[in-house]
Amino acid sequence: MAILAATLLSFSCACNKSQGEEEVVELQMPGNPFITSLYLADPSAHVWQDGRLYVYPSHDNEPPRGCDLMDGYHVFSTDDMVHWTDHGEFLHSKDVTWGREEGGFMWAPDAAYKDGKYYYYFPHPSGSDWNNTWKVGVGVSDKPTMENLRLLGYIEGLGDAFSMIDPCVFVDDDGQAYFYYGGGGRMIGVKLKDNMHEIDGEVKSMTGMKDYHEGPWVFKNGGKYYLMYADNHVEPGNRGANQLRYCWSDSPLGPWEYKGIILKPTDCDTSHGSIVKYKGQWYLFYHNCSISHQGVLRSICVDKLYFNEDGTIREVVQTK
Ligand code: FUB
Repeated sequence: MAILAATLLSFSCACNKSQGEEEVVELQMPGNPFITSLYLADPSAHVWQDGRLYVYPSHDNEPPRGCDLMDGYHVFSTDDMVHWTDHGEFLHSKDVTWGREEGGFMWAPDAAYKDGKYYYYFPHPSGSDWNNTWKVGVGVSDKPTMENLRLLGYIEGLGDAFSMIDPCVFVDDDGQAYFYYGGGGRMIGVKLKDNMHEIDGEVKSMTGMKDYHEGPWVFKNGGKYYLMYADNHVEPGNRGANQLRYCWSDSPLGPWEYKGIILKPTDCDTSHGSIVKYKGQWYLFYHNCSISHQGVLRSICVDKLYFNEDGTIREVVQTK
């Protein structure tokens, strides 16, 4: 009976069919930010084979020094959007043998699944001249929690290390994986080999985005490929206040066609997020600064996202 009551509480009990014939389970929303125990940013959300939704964020440490001291990745999961499990820290810069001596700079990560294994991608500089020495490290685990993560080194052949941040991996319906990264106003895409840590072919510059800054997120809906990213938006008074914009394409490597804004500025300078469908409903994950009121102590948020009939995305309403 207790289990039944908890189940009824965490669901609003409404199931309906929309967005095609797929059943939508209308889950109760957790309130924002939905994790308050740690400062977290750049949430990459995925739904894996066990039916749970996993979020892989970066970790802002206190007191901050810009984003220099970010370190210690955690993963969080839920099956109802309200109750979240912190699976604990599974990777720290001190574990990265090729990384810079001073540590820190463990920025926005992503994760992917292929053939029974979970892969973790994280940007980290290899030298003291941090912004010119980025690499993208890869690890593999048998678990979505990244338990006993085995580091596989870094992805070779990606080109210029300047701003080689914000990795994103998209696996298409045919199993082909694509790897993207990009800060500093440029974005790169390339196929991955089946081993998920080597590129397959030449890297390609992504084109067609409007005011691209960083934070690429590629996903698919209804046969279209979507690319969401952070722009360079600045508010009056010169406050950095990036927005999330999007493009679409008929191919995972573009060219991209600009379509509009998904998320207006939050109270943070940066913006970075992910879009995922869970139990029939689409969600946008992003970060804000509503707990700390400091641009580099961020907190992760989630709100519902809706598509129009023509496949365009409605601007997301930020809720508390
Ligand atoms: O979190 C560190 C950096 O700030 C990320 O790599 C960017 O996307 C921005 O959110």
